[in-house]
Amino acid sequence: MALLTPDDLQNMTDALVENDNLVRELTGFSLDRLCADVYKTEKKNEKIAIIPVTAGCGIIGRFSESLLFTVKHFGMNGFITKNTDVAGFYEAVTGGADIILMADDLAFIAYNLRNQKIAHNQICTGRVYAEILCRTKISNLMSKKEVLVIGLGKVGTPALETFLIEGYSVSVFDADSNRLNEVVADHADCSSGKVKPYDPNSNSQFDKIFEATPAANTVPESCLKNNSVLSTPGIPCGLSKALQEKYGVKIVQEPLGIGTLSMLYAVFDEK
Ligand code: NAI
Ligand code: PYL
Ligand code: MG
Repeated sequence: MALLTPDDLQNMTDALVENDNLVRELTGFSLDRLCADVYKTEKKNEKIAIIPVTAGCGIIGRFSESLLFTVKHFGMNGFITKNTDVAGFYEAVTGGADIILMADDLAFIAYNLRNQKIAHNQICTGRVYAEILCRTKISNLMSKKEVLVIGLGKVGTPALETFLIEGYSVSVFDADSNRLNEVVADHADCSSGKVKPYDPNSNSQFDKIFEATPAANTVPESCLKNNSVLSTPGIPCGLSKALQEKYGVKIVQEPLGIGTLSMLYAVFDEK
């Protein structure tokens, strides 16, 4: 998995606040209300422990602090354990934590000690960025439930499934042609045209675009319309600044907090 760097997180607090405002403008929901609607859950003043983990490449500068900012920004009660790893887990549990947030290089999880619910960052990130796009209101009344998904990995695949559940026709693309063909074949039984391969050389244009790749410049000019909306957890951003300005594209992109909020609402109790 592509690991975050402290640089990726440098402007995370501003990005979270800006994206909360942008999502409200696009969907009518604040980010936490959108997550509560997606998962049909609600926070109940749970105590959230963030445990730094030294495994693998070790602690990432600003990672735990970014999680704490996210927790507090949305009015929740959180703390970073003084100890790391197992000692940190012991400190969290004996300190009365209801929910644990911790990440090694392979998985970032939320675990609710009370209801035993567990959530995975890549799944929850794909779902929430897709749900933001599904709830985005497009001024063009002729706009159909169509979306372009670029990147069919551990984040893009849950996003694809979310779009299908929400009744979207999905054009899919991935630089790995084997992965692209596998996804199209896996969905061949879908009602016709629900999942089809996207040809970057075609002139298909989209109001709604989802991207989840670790590469830049993955969103081709040919797929853009004026005022297209790009929802992308991908780092770095897959759309160049020049194309964003040329087409007035609104971009929902933030390095960690939106996905973390989605994980928390995935493990809260049902309403
Ligand atoms: P992954 O490696 O599982 O999937 C990435 C997919 O993108 C692969 O299928 C790969 O073939 C495809 N790809 C790579 N370069 C491409 C290109 N130039 N054009 C089209 N497709 C291309 O990675 P994962 O876990 O799905 O993460 C995707 C991105 O999302 C990464 O940058 C990761 O850092 C980021 N991420 C961001 C989060 C957030 O909260 N903002 C949370 C989790 C991941
Ligand atoms: C969850 C992020 C989103 C993109 N890549 C994922 C990543 O960087 N995972 C590694 C997280 C390691 C955290 C480190 C710490 O500071 O506790 N073990
Ligand atoms: Mg995020």
